[in-house]
Amino acid sequence: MKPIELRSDTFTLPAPEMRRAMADAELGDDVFGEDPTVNRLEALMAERMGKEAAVFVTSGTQGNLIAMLTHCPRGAEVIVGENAHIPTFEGGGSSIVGGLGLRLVRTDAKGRLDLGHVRENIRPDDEHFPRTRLICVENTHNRAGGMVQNEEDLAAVRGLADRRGLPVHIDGARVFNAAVKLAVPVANLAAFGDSISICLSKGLGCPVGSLLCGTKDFIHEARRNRKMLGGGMRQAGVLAAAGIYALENMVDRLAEDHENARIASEGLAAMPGVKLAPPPDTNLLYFTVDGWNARKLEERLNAAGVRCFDEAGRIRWVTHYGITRADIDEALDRTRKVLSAGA
Ligand code: TLP
Repeated sequence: MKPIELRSDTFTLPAPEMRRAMADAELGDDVFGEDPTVNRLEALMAERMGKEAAVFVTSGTQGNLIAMLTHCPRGAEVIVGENAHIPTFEGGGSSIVGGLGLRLVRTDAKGRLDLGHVRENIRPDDEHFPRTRLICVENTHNRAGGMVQNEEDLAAVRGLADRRGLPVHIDGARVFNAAVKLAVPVANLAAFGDSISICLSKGLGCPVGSLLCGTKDFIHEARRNRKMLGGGMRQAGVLAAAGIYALENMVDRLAEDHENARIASEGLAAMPGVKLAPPPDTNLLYFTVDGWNARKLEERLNAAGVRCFDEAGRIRWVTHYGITRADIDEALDRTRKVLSAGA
């Protein structure tokens, strides 16, 4: 039985043409700024995001950490949504490495920051308090189920940040999913951040890598932080070539992943006891089933060849380049059988 891999879009494997682009990449030493393929990827991503510059980093986690280190001095505080990836899944890097505090604020079902709560949590200029130095937004929002924030949502955060003189960082690990869903140029979304990190290694199907974009000065500083974190890679063009291929060939097809997630959600919602709210905006969905403990359901689904996991009591499915419409139908069939066999 062929396992259907729904744990994450990080499981995507490079397309044959992507591998060829990697094999053929022109290389140099990127720490010296001499890898032409990395330079090309950085220029291309900066242009797509409407930013002055970009730096190629090892992962989304590293991109976010470098952004925080570059925006903030030690001891500062970063405002971030309570369920965001940064405070949840990034190993506490901001406090361990940056000496930064994370000030968690409430978010709604789409992962949008509660702006009243943000306002309350921006520290006044008083010697008792740490200094607030950054606001982070996540788009699409992972734990909210791949939910998209549109230009109006982002403008509201930007407006508040501007009034309070604070920069905004966008964790745009899946920002291309947001742009495809909204049918807007990705730069329209990136425009609301002073910096944005974007993952190549998720829906875009690359094996490794992320980029951090911002002003020239910001990226110049970010390069120092990347080096300090051990992220200075040498002939990284072999990876960057995959990124160039992805930007040119893998963005529009994200719509297929969204469509597959929608079909999956409808199929699941029709099964007795399945709770799935709200329907997915993009390629990620979470569900629970009445009478089932998520850990047990995870075990049974995996045994039935539906690779997925229990994320905080909910089963998570992610659609991606490696998953076809037929795989979704098959995953739904297998799930139906698991559920009808009973807990
Ligand atoms: N998310 C991964 C896991 O860490 C949960 C996944 O499978 O979804 N920001 C967001 C919004 C992300 O979803 C992720 C990865 C990252 C940052 C970190 O990227 P990597 O894994 O490249 O460090």
